[in-house]
Amino acid sequence: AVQPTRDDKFSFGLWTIGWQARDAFGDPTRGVLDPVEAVHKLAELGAYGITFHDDDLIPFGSDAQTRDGIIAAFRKALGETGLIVPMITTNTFTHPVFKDGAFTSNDRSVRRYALRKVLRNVDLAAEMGAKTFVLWGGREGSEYDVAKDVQAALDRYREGLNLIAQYSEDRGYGLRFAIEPKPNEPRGDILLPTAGHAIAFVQELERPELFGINPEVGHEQMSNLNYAHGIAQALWHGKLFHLDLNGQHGPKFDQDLVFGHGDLLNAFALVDLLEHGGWGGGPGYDGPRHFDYKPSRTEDVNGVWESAAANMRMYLLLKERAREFRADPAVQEALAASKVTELAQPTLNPGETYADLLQDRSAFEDFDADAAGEPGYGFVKLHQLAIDHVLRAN
Ligand code: GLT
Ligand code: MN
Ligand code: MN
Ligand code: MN
Repeated sequence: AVQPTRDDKFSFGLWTIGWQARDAFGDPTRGVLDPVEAVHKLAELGAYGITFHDDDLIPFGSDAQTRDGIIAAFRKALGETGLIVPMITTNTFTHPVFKDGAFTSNDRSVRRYALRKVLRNVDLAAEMGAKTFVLWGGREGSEYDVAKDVQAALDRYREGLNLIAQYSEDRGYGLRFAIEPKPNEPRGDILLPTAGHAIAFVQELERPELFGINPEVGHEQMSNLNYAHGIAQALWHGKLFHLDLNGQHGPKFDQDLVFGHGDLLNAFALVDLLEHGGWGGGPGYDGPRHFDYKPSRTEDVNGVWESAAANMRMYLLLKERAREFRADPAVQEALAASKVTELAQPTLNPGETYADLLQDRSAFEDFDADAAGEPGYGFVKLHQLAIDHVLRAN
């Protein structure tokens, strides 16, 4: 059961397994990974998809002939393995031209260049059959508050996103766009820092229905936020277009550990939510289970594939544990005792108005708040049952 299959919809960024482990303090510890080999290896391990930035596959500045050759070889590997490209993203952060951002650079000529680069990548996304286009604006931000007019930057962000959506629609590509929030790193402060900021922002776009978010576990946890809660809210808004699974130990630099190797219990709650939806019938998620992690710098090439497999293994183990958790009669009982399921019941009766509520003496005048404040909810017991399942202690 912990053997991944295509039906599990596991996908990996080419930049994850291909990361050469160059960091701010040290040189690469691994060689270059051939994208064709990446496709074959991921297929062998049981993934169904691979994702990439334009520049992961096609080195920045490649001429047209080189570009076509690389794309052809990559497509051949996809054909041979049956791997698909569910999502494509765009690199507007590595080259020095983007040091002050892409869509929101203070330099207008950089913004125009960024739009051209992204539009070209939108074509590539359509050509590859991708359904989702992720935008991580890692350089959209600042180190110095007085150096960025944030409101003007949001205007320019909106202008850029409206333009690419219009382009995709005019061409009939049918892409959906997903913004990936991150609070900081590489910029001191990044625009649209959390899932909540991004959801609010997309409502201001011309075609909000084409835009959602791509929240990453570590990025929300860097902001000290609860990822499973953020995902639940994104689902509630109908805005969970894609997601980046990985592991993180609280607010510090972006660790990009294997999924579940950070906050394991939150990962359990997350998998339970994605697989089953809310207890009260709220939606789950059936898109790609996409891993955006970095094989640690200490690992050699074997460690890269071990860690890739570990992501899928973690997901499937948690999925099994979640299934057993949901089916356990003791859990059902504890849920009822904790009134978890009662929350799905509307607070007013069908057709009841505030006038009716004001007439209901049992709701207020005769309500014994002291008595209602007395019994415990039993949440600790319920939580311990969850941990017992995670640890297979029952
Ligand atoms: C970059 C970032 C990731 C994003 C990628 C998508 S870019 O690798 O660190 O979190 O998901 O553009
Ligand atoms: Mn990510
Ligand atoms: Mn990250
Ligand atoms: Mn990252």
